[in-house]
Amino acid sequence: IESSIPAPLRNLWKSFAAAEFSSKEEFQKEVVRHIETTLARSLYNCDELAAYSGVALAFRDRLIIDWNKTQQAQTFADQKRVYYLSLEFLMGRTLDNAMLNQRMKSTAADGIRELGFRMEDLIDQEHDAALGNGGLGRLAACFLDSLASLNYPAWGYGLRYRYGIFKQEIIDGFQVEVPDYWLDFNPWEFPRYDITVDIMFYGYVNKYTGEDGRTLHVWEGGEVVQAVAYDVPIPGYATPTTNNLRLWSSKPSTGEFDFQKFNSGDYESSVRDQQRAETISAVLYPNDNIDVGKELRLKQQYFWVAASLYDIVRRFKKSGRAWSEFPEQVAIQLNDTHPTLAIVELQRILVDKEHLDWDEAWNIVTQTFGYTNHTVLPEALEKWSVPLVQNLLPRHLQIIYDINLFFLQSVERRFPKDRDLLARVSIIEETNPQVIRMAYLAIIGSKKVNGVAELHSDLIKTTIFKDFVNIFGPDKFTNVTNGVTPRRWLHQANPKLSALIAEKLGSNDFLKDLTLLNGLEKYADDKDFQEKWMKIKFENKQRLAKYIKETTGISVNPEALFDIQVKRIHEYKRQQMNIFGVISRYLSLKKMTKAERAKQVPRVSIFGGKAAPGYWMAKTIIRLITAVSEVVNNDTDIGDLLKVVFIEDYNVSKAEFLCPASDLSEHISTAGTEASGTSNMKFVLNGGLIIGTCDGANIEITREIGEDRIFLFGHLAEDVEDLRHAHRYGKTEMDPALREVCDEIEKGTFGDRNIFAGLIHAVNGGGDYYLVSDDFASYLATHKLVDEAFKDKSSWANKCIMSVSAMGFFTSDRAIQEYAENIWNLEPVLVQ
Ligand code: GLS
Repeated sequence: IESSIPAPLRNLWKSFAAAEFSSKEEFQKEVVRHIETTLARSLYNCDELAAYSGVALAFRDRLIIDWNKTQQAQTFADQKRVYYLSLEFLMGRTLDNAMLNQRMKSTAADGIRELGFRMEDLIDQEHDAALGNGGLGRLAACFLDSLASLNYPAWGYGLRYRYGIFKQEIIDGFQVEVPDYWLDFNPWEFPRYDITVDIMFYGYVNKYTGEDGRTLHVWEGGEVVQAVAYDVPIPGYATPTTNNLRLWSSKPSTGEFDFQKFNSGDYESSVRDQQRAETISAVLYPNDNIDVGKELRLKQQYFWVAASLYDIVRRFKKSGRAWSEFPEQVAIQLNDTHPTLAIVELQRILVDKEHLDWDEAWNIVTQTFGYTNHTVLPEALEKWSVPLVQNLLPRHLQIIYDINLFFLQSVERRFPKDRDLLARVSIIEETNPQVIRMAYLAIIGSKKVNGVAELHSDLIKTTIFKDFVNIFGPDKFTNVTNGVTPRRWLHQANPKLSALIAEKLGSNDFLKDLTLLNGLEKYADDKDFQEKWMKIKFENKQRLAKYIKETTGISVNPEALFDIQVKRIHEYKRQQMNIFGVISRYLSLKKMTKAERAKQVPRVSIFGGKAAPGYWMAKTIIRLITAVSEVVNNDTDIGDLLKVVFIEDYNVSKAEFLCPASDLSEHISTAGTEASGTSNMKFVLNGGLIIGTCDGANIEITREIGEDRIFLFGHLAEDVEDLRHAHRYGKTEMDPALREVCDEIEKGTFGDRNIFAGLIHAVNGGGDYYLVSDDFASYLATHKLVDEAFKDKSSWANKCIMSVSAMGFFTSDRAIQEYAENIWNLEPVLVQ
């Protein structure tokens, strides 16, 4: 490795190298120094935000020292690296996690208390980094934590959106979107103004004949935008390994303005060009599980993929190795189809720029990539219109056609005369206009394809990708069940429970090896332990009750059963079924005598989640929830027996205090629609039980924790097609309890019935695509079982403890180890 400092001077340099603070006093000194110099404040004007900033900057210094060591160690080791390409990284807050991973939290908390602040208040000053929509983006964030914690040489690549997922406000019961400008003060990123890549769009392709007689393609004449790197350090837990997340930001390649235009008086148009360039990384598309096919989104995808590949290739070329060694040094994981153009771009670099021949290049490409599928929902599968790609990326379209041609020729050789098969597996779908099926391109260009839970991985093999299993054989398709990081989702979110577990198990080691939780099993019947356990749950519920009171004005009784469903609002996730169930409970309570009511288990039904701004049905579901809460919460007959709460602006930080506060959480998607789900894992890990369908990771959770510790209901994935078919031909009766609910809504009990007409039509006459009516009876019956179970406090506590003890499998460390061994072939690098 070259060094810019000549050898004789290095010792002097090293004697001045930055050192990490390691005691309370050193930490305090760093905080005060940052507040007084970096922030230009003093002890006379240091508010909580300034104090947070000082602490964050002190920790940033520590992180960057470890980051430097890690990058050096990984470069020296010269081993294979993995690059995780994701359009979303839903990181949430960083300070708490940085203190925890560096195991400096209590030192820092003591230090800051002596300086006049409470650490909890400072942590609360931080803005969430919300560069993601939901589960897919949060999974990427958990994976980064695990990669660093397990010392894997890994980089994340994403976009530095100026606006993350919108903030949700509830106004008059309706969702209103507010922009999330989060970059006012972000101490966790390092701009790298020296690391830039020019990215081209539009233009045309010229053909030349090279000296060796080969045809060369040159893409030229397009519009150029510059990508600038911003690096975010990712610390591992209890290790110096600190990996890099590189986010690209767009700006005009000509500097601020086009000076020629500017000087000739065309001021407006020069500013417009600048804005157009900056627009590329301006905003995250706010859709989860829905593809909308906008040109700007395609631009984002290519911009990010091209900049990342340029960076990866540049790093590889520095090693001086032969191209054939590329797949031994580089693994690239595609988080969903969003980065699929990377396959085409690498082929373009190898053929057009490096002049490898097609087959040699394609061999390298197909050994390098892995593709993770995260959904089977047809509306979420990306398809780009051919004319759009033709205009924006003319050379890439040619390459896609060639990839498709050679692929179809090989299929034709193996399955001669099967015209239907060729049409079915073609990357190009013959619609008008033609579209490119990105998932097919991702499969054809990757070495391995994986789903994210067992059922999901089986489903993709038997449904949407069936033909490809026939063509490539079953070994190309595999499963890696998702996981969550226990550092954030147990220790950070639920410090008291984590401390209790550590006390029982004798150490914190379970945070590195979550299977150690099985040591709790033998205490599951211990009354004293059960009491301590449930006391912590109660305190977490009190904290949530206080938050609900402060933010909504609604008083909830922390003794009641807290029933939580928080996730993106989507018809397939069936929040509508949950709120219909709440209405049904309300109607039964209304019919009861006082004496009967006194025997009921009080409930608080808590909802939270964002609807995509253009998803009208999802927004109507939110409106129904808020309408029901207005009626139920003010009904004096009902009192504490039922409360309904909608938590505004659900995000990672809110999940951190909601997960520890549930008795019951709901994961009730129509069977076969939720690829995995990850909040199901978080809620169980925090000592709550779940009600759920046989879908996604619920199935594996059941296998691990045992059938009698989970409330499963509803039809199975294998029944869904027949049930839908029956609805299409009008062969089914609506469930009577659901009918009663719909009648009540139509009577106007929850305000203007017209608002909810679409929602009711969907289950009554509209085909009930999500099978709400089919599952409703079993859903209500299972909620009755929940009520009964909740009455027996000791048995409930036993179920919770036994469940937590069996959750070891669901750590993202296990998931990452599986990727490393079965997909990437990656070895760790230890940092001194
Ligand atoms: C998702 C799935 O819907 C979730 O079930 C899954 O847990 C997550 C991570 O694999 O990916 N796919 C998607 O488009 N958004 C998601 O959250």
